Amino acid sequence: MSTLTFSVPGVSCAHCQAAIKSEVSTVAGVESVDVDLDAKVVTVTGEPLDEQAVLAAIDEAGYEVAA
Ligand SMILES: [Cu+2]
Repeated sequence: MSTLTFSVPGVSCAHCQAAIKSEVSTVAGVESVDVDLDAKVVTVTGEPLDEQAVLAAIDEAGYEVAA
């Protein structure tokens, strides 16, 4: 099982959390998605994890990942 974390400064409320969770959950291999509203960090675990696909899903949900 691998874990990836992404800094997503735009997450601010339960709606953002739900939007990212539902979008990222659709990525193949993803087992769980955690969105920390205080740290503004999205943690994704799964196997295999395609980082580009997860990035695309976060973008699709309408959020930008900080470099
Ligand atoms: Cu929000």
